[in-house]
Amino acid sequence: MERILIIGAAGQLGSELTQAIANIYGGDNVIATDINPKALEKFENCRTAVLDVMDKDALKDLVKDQNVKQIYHLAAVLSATGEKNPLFAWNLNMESLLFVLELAKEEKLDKIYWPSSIAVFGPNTPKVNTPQYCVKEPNTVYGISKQAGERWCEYYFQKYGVDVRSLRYPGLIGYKSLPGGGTTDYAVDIYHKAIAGEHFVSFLQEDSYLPMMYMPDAIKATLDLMHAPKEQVKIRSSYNLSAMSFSPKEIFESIKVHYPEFSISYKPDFRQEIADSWPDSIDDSCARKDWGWQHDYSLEKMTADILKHLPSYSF
Ligand code: AKB
Repeated sequence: MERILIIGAAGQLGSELTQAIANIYGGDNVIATDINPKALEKFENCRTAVLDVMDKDALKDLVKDQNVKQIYHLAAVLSATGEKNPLFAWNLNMESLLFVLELAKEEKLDKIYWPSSIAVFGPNTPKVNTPQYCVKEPNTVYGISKQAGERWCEYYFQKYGVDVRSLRYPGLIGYKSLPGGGTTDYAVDIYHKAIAGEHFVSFLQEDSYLPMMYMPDAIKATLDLMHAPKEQVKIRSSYNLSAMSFSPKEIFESIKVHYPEFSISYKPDFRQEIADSWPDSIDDSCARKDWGWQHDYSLEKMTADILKHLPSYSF
């Protein structure tokens, strides 16, 4: 039996992606891993194992013992948390990727998935419709680690034939899991405040545009990329990926249509500078051309869907 290993499965993306992968491949073929044993309790329909991704030997043993053939490596320190402990973020983000890539080479694994981010772009990048190929001078440790990681992915593909695939995610928004430590987290928190009937204080200013995506689109993009025939995956660093772009004021207004009493104020903090260094919007025509990427959700459609499901969703 050939298995799929998810590293960092209990995080914001992993929580939903793991369920989707287990639904496709069958729970017995999927191993959800995380450093936090308690967080693994939510995975009822697949295998689970506690794993610290920095424990290279434990990772290797798991891959060999369980006949793992694909790895989704999702564990990372995100942009805002990374700025609080830059060397820790760099070590975790880079070393863990290199462990996984080396293992893929040595054990001849079938496929690797590793997420990149709009954080690879920086203040000198064109801000509107940011192209796939352009100046990238990220100024967060998270962005620097994602940019270096992209180069390593392409290197392992070109030098050793490792079939590694990657997407530059925009801010991801879902109601089934909470983000941790990102600059785009406000766009998840705002829905929780709205349904609790509380005032929302945005840590970004009202006109701060960022590229964003609803989780079902992010899951679809990830699985579409992983299922695409190898020859269609022409970019082995990471693909630009886009769905929508909005500011705190615009997401607030989309919620206010459903919750007329909802209120907002703006109190920008250190995350404003990070947001200012990232693009407003992304050109993802390469993903659309190479493997047929299409998004389904606009801001209005996402807001209606979240407000329909979140009030009765329990964590
Ligand atoms: C963050 O805000 O750090 C992440 C990202 C855009 O990669 N959500």
